[in-house]
Amino acid sequence: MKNLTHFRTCNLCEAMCGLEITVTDGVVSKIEGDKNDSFSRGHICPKAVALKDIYEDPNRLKYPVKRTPEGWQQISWEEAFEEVIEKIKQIQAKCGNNAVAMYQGNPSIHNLGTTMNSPLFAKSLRTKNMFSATSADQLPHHFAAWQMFGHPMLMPIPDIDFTDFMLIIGGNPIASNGSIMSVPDVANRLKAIQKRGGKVVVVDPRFTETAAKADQHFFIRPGADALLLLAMIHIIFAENLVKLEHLAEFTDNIDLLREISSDFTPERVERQTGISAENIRQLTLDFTQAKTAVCYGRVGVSVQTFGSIAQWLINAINLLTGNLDKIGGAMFTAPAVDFLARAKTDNRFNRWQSRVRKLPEFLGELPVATLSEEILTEGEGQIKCLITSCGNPVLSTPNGGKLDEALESLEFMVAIDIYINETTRHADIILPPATGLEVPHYDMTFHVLAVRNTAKFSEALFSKAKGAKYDWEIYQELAYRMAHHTSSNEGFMAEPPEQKLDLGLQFGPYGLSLEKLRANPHGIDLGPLKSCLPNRLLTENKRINAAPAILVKDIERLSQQLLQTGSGEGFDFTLIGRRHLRDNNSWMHNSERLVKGRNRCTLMIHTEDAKRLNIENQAIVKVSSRVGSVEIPVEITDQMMRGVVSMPHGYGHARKGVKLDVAEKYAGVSINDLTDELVIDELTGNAAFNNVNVRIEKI
Ligand SMILES: Nc1nc2c(c(=O)[nH]1)N[C@H]1C(S)=C(S)[C@@H](COP(=O)(O)OP(=O)(O)OC[C@H]3O[C@@H](n4cnc5c(=O)[nH]c(N)nc54)[C@H](O)[C@@H]3O)O[C@H]1N2
Ligand SMILES: Nc1nc2c(c(=O)[nH]1)N[C@H]1C(S)=C(S)[C@@H](COP(=O)(O)OP(=O)(O)OC[C@H]3O[C@@H](n4cnc5c(=O)[nH]c(N)nc54)[C@H](O)[C@@H]3O)O[C@H]1N2
Ligand code: SF4
Ligand SMILES: [Mo]
Repeated sequence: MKNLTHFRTCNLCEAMCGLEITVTDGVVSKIEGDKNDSFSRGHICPKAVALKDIYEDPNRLKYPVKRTPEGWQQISWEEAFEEVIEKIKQIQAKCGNNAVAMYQGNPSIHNLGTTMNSPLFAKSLRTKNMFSATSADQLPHHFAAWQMFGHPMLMPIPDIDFTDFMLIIGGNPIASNGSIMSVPDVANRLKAIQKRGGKVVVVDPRFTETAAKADQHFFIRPGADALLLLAMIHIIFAENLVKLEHLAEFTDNIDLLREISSDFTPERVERQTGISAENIRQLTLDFTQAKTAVCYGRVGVSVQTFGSIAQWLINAINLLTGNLDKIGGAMFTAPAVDFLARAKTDNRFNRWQSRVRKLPEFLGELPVATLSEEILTEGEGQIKCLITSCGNPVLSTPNGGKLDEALESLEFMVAIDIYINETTRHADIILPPATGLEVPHYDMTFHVLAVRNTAKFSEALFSKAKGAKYDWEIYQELAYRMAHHTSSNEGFMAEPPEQKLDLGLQFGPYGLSLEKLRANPHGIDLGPLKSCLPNRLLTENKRINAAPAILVKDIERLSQQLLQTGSGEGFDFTLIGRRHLRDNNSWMHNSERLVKGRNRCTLMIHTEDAKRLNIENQAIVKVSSRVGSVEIPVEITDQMMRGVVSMPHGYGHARKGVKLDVAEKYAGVSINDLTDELVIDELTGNAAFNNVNVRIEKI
């Protein structure tokens, strides 16, 4: 028996846990937390073990396949590349560049080769129809960061290890392991806040796993966060609690914040938020009186109709209370590969609009909420060809059911993906890259968003299958063939990502190199987050804008919300999402060990609401919205706010043609067959998954 030990970073979520993997006679025999990892200190979650399942998964594609009337057929890379480029060029020649669209999904940024190379290919398409999971997720964070600090990636990160008060709004890090806050071992880090006499408070329409560990939890009506935050800001001004400290010298528009918050007294937002004025006042006082405090808002606050305002106001609260850029507050990272060091600020918003609904571009992309209608609506500029890369928009974007239908009508579709799933089953050709344990890894993105500065490089554990290709090989070759107007690859030489990574490390603030990282397989600790303003600011005038005009203007729309009552048309429940530790968006349900056991695809509903509807636990109900309906078992619980129901996203694998043997057994239904592509944050077009009204009927 030959045992081999390998250290690497788990790339499945944002937490970057260090793994110790034992390989016995060429087979993974054990995956444990690496106790010597500089960042994660031995923590892992159950998903890490599934890296073995992905590696061994018989459903995982390794070679290109083509959909034919007789079913999927394996084809050569040469044939695949040739056909893909020819079709793209043909369609662009006939219908214009914008007839080709691309959607990039979440694992794009969890894979080094893809992060560094998919942009090359995307650019080579010269299309305005670029989409990604960003507009179904964190777009408002980028928008607020760009407006206030000058760059979409200059997002403040909670200094969790040093704070005395952490206010978590619309995030459930105990289940998600943190997001825009890479934070392995978050349970112990939250406990440490309490141990040093601090407090953790959660604001969420559900009493979550994180709420259960917190000192206090407030139920909030979905989508009302912006109102809560404005009321908190109102109190901060009214009670003279503003204390800008070092930020005063380089911050503009504080008075404007005072002005816009003046109408939003806690009493006025009570009804809409569901939080009493007294509680809002107490929460604000607790926050301002803590030695250090941080307000952190995540996906629950992003994917709502006022997501951008909410993310701005979260930054504003940290700023007004002197907790921005301060130890124990919200801080900026100094990553070992620092692409922000040479970044410039420029206009990145509304340079063009979507054809049908005129939704604004941001960062070169259009909101994914409009993708299906851009495919279905005839006329000049209609999308005829779609390329998906690391994405499953049929399950992950609003009104995925409509997109599912739209994909059927495309002239040509390519998927760069490892599975035949709900989305990729529509592709004409699938190009699967090597992945997981077969690829080297460095977290380009998540080191930038981590609660501590560290750096780690992981070698591949296994070589890719014979004749398979790496992601960087695929994207580079596609880009090359696009640029050279040729369907052949003559003269093409793929360049592995390591060389660029090495340069990035050498030019970075610590003068590291790939060699140094290779010599430190547990990673290198570069210390806690440090104060760095105003130097780090990327606004043109090197100042913080506390109240950007475009966001201030959107407050008018918010004021209207104060006047609104009820949802009408019998859709009297609000539907929100939910994550579970053993899920990872839509794509890890093919691991038996992760999906077995109690059915997680349930509709959580409050006991009193269930009683009123005369529904028993586990009964199947019909849930309908404007766009569709699903049937799902209920889970009755006191952990939901009254009038709010919750179901996880990423399920719904029972569609014809899906080739995921395990996932199909635990199919569930898709929440995004209910979410509405017309319910968006109107300012940016970001999906507002958590503001969809539904009807629940006993069947
Ligand atoms: N209702 C509701 N909807 C949501 C959310 C919600 O909270 N509620 N959350 C939203 C959020 S935050 C996100 S990020 C999106 C995610 O949306 P998507 O990114 O569209 O969906 P994923 O489920 O992450 O799909 C990942 C795809 O990548 C493939 N894949 C996995 N690894 C690799 C690889 O190494 N290479 C390649 N090429 N492909 C790979 C998988 O097979 C799968 O097809 O969903 C959003 N949708
Ligand atoms: N296990 C696991 N981990 C994951 C993922 C996964 O699918 N599974 N996905 C990864 C991805 S892509 C992301 S983006 C992150 C997300 O990381 P988190 O943001 O921590 O994700 P969620 O668990 O969805 O937490 C969102 C919370 O917002 C609440 N919420 C819903 N609507 C509202 C609202 O209107 N207001 C407020 N205040 N709260 C609301 C929900 O009840 C939920 O508890 O997780 C990542 N990590
Ligand atoms: S928490 Fe995230 S990074 Fe850590 S082991 Fe689990 S999936 Fe991997
Ligand atoms: Mo996400």
